[in-house]
Amino acid sequence: MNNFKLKTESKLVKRKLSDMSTMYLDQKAVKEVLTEDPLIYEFSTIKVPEENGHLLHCISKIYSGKIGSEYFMTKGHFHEVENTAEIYFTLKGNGKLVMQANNGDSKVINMKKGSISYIPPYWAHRTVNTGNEPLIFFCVYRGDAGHNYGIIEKNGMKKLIHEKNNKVVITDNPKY
Ligand code: PAN
Ligand code: ZN
Repeated sequence: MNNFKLKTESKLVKRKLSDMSTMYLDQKAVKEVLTEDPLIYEFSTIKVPEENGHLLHCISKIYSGKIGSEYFMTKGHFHEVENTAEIYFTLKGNGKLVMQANNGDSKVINMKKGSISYIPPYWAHRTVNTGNEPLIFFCVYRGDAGHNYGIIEKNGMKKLIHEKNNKVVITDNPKY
């Protein structure tokens, strides 16, 4: 039944370091930077019913910066409806899309202006800004997908994205 009222109500979510302080490896650096508690990222979603058939979509903006040597990043999540795929279209900046399957496989993909990144069903995903300007991307996924942050909050992701000698490096998370 078509009972959707076309109106553009949006929701803006902001995440500061204090919202994700345990997710960075260098806890000494976290403690120091927490005194400023920088805004790490924000995303705005146009409100649509969170049900099958609708498409949720948003614009995410990750600011440029590091905590210790680790670049600013999103928390990362699986979807509650695990077989949900998602598409990211990068509008500005440079970064990495870190993905991890529930069997432990992992994959890191480059993001740059104009790139389209496909997140297959069952893969957790986190985005990392490796550049000097905000990383901005558009995302779209099924309306009833939901977000499951718990697993990533507890264990982190297997691959971490750092700066070393002015280069972007991918390292293994020692907590795994
Ligand atoms: C994105 C993310 C957004 C913020 O819209 O929700 O970039 O990342 P976190 O949700 O991990 O904080 C998405 O993947 N939605 O499903
Ligand atoms: Zn997602």
